[in-house]
Amino acid sequence: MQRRDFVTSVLVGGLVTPVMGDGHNTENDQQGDQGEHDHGKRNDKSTNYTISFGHWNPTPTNTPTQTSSPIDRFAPADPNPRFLNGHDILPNDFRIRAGDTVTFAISGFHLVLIYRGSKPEDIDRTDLLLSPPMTFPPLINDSTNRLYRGLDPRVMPANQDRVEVVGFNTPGRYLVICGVLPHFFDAATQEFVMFGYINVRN
Ligand SMILES: [Cu+2]
Repeated sequence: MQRRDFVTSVLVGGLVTPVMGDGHNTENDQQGDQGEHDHGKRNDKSTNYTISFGHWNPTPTNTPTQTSSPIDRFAPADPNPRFLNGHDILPNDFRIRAGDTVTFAISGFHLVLIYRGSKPEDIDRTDLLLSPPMTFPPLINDSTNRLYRGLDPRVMPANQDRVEVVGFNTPGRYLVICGVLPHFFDAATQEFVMFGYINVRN
């Protein structure tokens, strides 16, 4: 297509984006990867994913063995009824691309920890942050291979729900766990529970 024709078609198409130079991207160029001379700005394709990190269960199927219960957080005795909270990371194994971001939508008393190069059994469950008895459960304090540690849930007892958005800029397999020890590791069954993986590729 001749350049003159191209400019005409752009104008007819109603676009107001200036067409400049020889088609190389400029800082105002909004054509992104549709341009013939696109130089592969990966960030143009980056996107965001949401992971639910704990969730409220009005009709819980997990422990303790309640079969149904409404949740009223508006004016309740306890705005964060922990026995009605699901300890799941969902989705718990999925792929994204380098440059993408993940929104951790956190509901309830949880702590986001992200590791690269560790498996659940590698996490030190003896190095713990302890609170006075009968207040908060122990929190995992292992910094080896840890790339991200979220906000301390102990400092926001009134409203534990929050969002933390994390960018993943390097390919790899990332382990995401809840740093609340009894959520991460079930002492009764000796199984790892609240963890997942994010696989980042180019
Ligand atoms: Cu948790």
